[in-house]
Amino acid sequence: CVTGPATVIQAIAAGRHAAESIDSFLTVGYAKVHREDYSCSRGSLEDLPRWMYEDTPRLPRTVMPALDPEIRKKNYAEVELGLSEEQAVAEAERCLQCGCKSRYDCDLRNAASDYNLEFKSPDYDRPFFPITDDHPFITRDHNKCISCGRCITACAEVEGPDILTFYMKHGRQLVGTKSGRPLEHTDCISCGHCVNACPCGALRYTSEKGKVFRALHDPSKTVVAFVAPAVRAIIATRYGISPEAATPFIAGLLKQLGFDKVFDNAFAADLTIMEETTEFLDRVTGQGVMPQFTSCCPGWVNFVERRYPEIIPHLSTCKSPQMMMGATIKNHFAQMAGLARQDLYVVSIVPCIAKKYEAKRPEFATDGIPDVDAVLNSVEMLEMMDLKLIDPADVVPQEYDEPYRMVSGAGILFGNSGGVAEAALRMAVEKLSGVPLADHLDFTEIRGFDGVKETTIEANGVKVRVAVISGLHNAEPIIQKVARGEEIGYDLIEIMACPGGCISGAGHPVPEKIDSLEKREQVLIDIDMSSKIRKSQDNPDIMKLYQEFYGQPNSQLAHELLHTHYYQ
Ligand code: HC1
Ligand code: SF4
Repeated sequence: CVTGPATVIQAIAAGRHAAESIDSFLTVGYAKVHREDYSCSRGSLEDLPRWMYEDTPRLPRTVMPALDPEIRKKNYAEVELGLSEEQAVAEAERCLQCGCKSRYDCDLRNAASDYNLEFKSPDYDRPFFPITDDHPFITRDHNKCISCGRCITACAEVEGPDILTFYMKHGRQLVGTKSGRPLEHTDCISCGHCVNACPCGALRYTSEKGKVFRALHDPSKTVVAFVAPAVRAIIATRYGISPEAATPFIAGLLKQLGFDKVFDNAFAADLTIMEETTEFLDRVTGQGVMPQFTSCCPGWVNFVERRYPEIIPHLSTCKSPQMMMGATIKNHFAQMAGLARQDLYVVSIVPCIAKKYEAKRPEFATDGIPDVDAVLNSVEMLEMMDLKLIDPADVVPQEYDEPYRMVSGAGILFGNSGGVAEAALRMAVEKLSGVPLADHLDFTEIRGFDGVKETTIEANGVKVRVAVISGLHNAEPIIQKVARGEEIGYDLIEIMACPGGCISGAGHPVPEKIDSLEKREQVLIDIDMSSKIRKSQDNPDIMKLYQEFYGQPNSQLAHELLHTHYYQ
């Protein structure tokens, strides 16, 4: 039985609260449905790609949160009294008590508005369980949990770490960790897909909107935003605007929100290619541990540190583009603009919850001042737009700011699985052959949604074998071979924790249709195809940054500001 929020609302509006209806809602995991209560959803089951919910464990009703017996009795009485549907409607209090604070992608709220239902804060008449706050950004409110198991499935089947499970406490079935340890002390990679999969707001991530609004209103701060490659894919698909129009739309929106400067993180993706491909070419020509794994996905880096620390020497030492951009703004831009570090407030806008975790790592701060002060995901950016009552039709498109205005198509492709490897190949082939790469820029065999993709290129007698993996469960067989020191037949391996790469990050709105991820991928491919600059090494603003500040890729200053170390 799969029931969408609209069905729940129709039942509330029609006063159909007989036990049979309640039971059928409980079967699909909607808790406590009666006329004054509701279930809450960030999207119905049908809205999610099949892989996110099929095989979700279904629970016997007996372990579902108990309904207040009085309510049950009342609903039975209604049936026994034989009220007509009309009488029931007239009698119904017609209100929806919403348990989560989500304003986006909530079909339940939309359907409730269609039926003119009132919204009320929920009264919990279920047993109260303290909120579990055992992770820096993720909380679990067991009072709202309906034991649908989608968070557990998302962790095991979508992303791969597989650390969540059900456990029983005080007669209730709750979600916890398999090891029983606090979430932060498990192999949790902080990707947030459990939060994204939760249909009732029981799992939540900490929003950073408040502190960003405070910074925007602080006259002593210069507030700078930079935007991840994948965010434009959401804007284009959500508002039906062309891929090319999405980038200036975001710059215009952020300026309207009050940011002083807006940069594009695809610029730092280009910088990453300069650093990471230089490192790779050094390794491939005999100076380092092979194969080399990419390091721009913080979910992947967390996974290596927590579960497979023995392969750390294979990880590129490059910081992610987010952290390269933060370090560059807090050092180079601050110097250029004559600003003290503490007067610059830097906000990264991403599709990812693991990036919130990454920005708080102590090695990415100097004298207690972080390189990136706050990380908003794309949903939070849309919520800020809503809170400021900005109509998308009124957003005036703008250019990104100097000195990091130019970005290459290769940098934009970072948001798709295969994009980092493709951008690296566009540089590696050129450097190995010594001839500018004019044609064959598209490495289509490593695009798309397959969990493991591969290609081999040959330039000047050097063969480079590349693997591209997304979804950590797809990566584990290869990681285990590398950990055992076995030859795996690859030189460069791109790994992104989320299936399909950052376009399916958990900080994006829940995809509406199964094909929407493909549309997101196509937006980034179209932007790359129409870009004047398609190779990171051709980006004139990158060249200027090296000339004026970093010297050359992998220079001493570059190592200080753009490279990092990992924890065993
Ligand atoms: Fe990503 Fe990346 S592509 S990790 O997915 O390397 O978040 O978009 O910003 O840092 O550039 C995310 C996206 C993002 C980094 C880049
Ligand atoms: Fe974040 Fe992208 Fe990695 Fe997903 S793939 S955890 S969105 S960086």
